[in-house]
Amino acid sequence: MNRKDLVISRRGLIGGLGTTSALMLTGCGESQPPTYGNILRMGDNLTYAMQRTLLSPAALVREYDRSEITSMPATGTYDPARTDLGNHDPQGGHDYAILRKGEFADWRLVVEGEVERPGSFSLADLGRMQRRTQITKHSCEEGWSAIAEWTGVPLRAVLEAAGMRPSARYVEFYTFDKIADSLDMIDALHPQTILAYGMNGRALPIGHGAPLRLRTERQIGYKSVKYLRRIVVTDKFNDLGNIKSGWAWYNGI
Ligand SMILES: Nc1nc2c(c(=O)[nH]1)N[C@H]1C(S)=C(S)[C@@H](COP(=O)(O)O)O[C@H]1N2
Ligand SMILES: [Mo]
Repeated sequence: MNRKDLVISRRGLIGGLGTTSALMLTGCGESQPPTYGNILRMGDNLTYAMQRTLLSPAALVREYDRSEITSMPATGTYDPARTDLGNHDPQGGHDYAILRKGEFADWRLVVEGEVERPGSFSLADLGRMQRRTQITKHSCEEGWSAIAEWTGVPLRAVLEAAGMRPSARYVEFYTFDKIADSLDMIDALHPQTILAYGMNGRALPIGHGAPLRLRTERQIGYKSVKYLRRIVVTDKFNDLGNIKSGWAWYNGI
């Protein structure tokens, strides 16, 4: 997403706010991920355009005090090795069980796609990079929310280390279960978008996505993808599951 794209969507928005043509215009703008392919999701384009137009790309979400930390349930997949949980992937679950036995010493985060230096990072590599700790509220689409402290490396630092190309438009995240998702560059480069290896002052627990999870603080809970294994930088949008299963790809809060 560049400045020009934002201008296009702003025009689309102002040109016909509240009418079907606003949806059509914003839906067809070059800046839009193609969620308009699904009629039930057409409103997403308006949400996306609105938030992307009205919010500064750098606006930070609220951060809380340590005393405000709450308990947080581990939900969705809370152990990729368990075959009886939803989203289980047999190969991913098998790989995960082996890596966990070795306390993730052999785990690597692969980074590839539109980057000059494709490669991988160990947990030790990530731990030596820039570090950010933030206490934020997680809001799940099922209606609950929780406040926790997250520590990790800004996604931006990892993308810069890999040498992101100017053609980069989306960042895709692949995991040890069946979940995969992506962010646009505005969220990917946002200062509070981190790859977290710590939670509440300890190593990230298994249930919450060990050894590494994404924190996408300006979107709903399911965009904070757990159990990361691979990141792919792309120059085009791919539906990795949200749209075909009826969820919003962009779900800002
Ligand atoms: N890989 C993976 N990531 C995931 C999920 C999942 O099932 N698998 N569930 C999502 C949903 S719906 C929510 S609300 C949060 C829950 O995070 P938590 O288990 O740390 O509370 O993780 C998100 N990330
Ligand atoms: Mo969720």
